[in-house]
Amino acid sequence: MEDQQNHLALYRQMQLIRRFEEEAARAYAQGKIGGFLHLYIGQEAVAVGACAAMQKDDYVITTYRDHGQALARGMSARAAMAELFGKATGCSRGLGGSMHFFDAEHHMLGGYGIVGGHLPIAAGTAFASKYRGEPRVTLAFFGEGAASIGDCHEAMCLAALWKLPIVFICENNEYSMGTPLTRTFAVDDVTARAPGYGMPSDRFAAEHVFQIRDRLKVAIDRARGGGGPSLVEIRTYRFRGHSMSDPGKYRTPEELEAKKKLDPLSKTRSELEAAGLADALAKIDAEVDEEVADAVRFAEESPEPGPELLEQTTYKGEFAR
Ligand SMILES: Cc1ncc(C[n+]2csc(CCOP(=O)(O)OP(=O)(O)O)c2C)c(N)n1
Repeated sequence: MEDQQNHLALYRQMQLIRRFEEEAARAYAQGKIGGFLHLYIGQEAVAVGACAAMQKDDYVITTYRDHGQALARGMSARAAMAELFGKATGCSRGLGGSMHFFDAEHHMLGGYGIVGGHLPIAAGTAFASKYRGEPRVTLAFFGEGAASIGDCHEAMCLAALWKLPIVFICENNEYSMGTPLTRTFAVDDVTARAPGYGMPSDRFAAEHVFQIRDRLKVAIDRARGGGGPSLVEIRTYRFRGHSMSDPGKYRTPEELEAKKKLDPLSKTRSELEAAGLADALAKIDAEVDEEVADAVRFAEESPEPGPELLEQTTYKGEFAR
């Protein structure tokens, strides 16, 4: 039986990501956030389960759909929201925006807008850990739409060849913008490619945050123990459009409603209610609401980035510490 405090803690992280993004969507509609905004709503259990399976010094690298991983890794809601608002107090000093979150303190190395482009960087990060003899694992998240990008192939090929400590996590949320995997991939299984790289794999539907944590831990432990990389495909679903400008006409309302019934966050909530923890849940929900409201206030009141950031972010590299 899982420890109830741990169960509540993982619920809190998932609820924080969801509420953070609901408020981000509202602020975007109000014109307070510019550029792109890709929401992770529906997929929270993947980031939270993965971060629960990792150790403190492990690295996370992900796509433009990066708010969930950043918050699950420990970035403050303030630094995340301020980044969305383009403010100097944001995690990337307001210069990156939604797609370019970065948090060296929590080893969250981005936030990348080029589909698949971060995967060779992830392999390089894992190479560095191995070269330095550090027991760190890199978790590289990507969508199924990136699976056929050349960068993905190159990264997996070298990672397997050099037995790098990395776990490639494909979050298969069924659509690459509006394109289903069946229109870009001849087989309905991203992990079918793993044997070609000489890599072990795992594949499952995201049903529960504990399940995700425990399945990923197998691959993470293998990587840390010198067993090389793995490819894990997690079938999940995003409840919102690809980005804020996507009305989602490629899927039916019935499909969306059916998927919402399988929401791992709702499932965790129901379990905790059934365990008699309704009061604890209400307290967490109130705290999370306040944390997100505080983050919005903080972002609104923070200053815009000014020319003083130019030198340190362009020439000296101090920004990346
Ligand atoms: C190299 C490249 N090609 C195309 C795009 C435009 N683009 C942005 S997101 C996206 C879909 C990617 O889908 P997927 O990898 O499944 O991730 P998801 O958005 O579902 O999380 C595309 C084609 C891009 N950013 N980079």
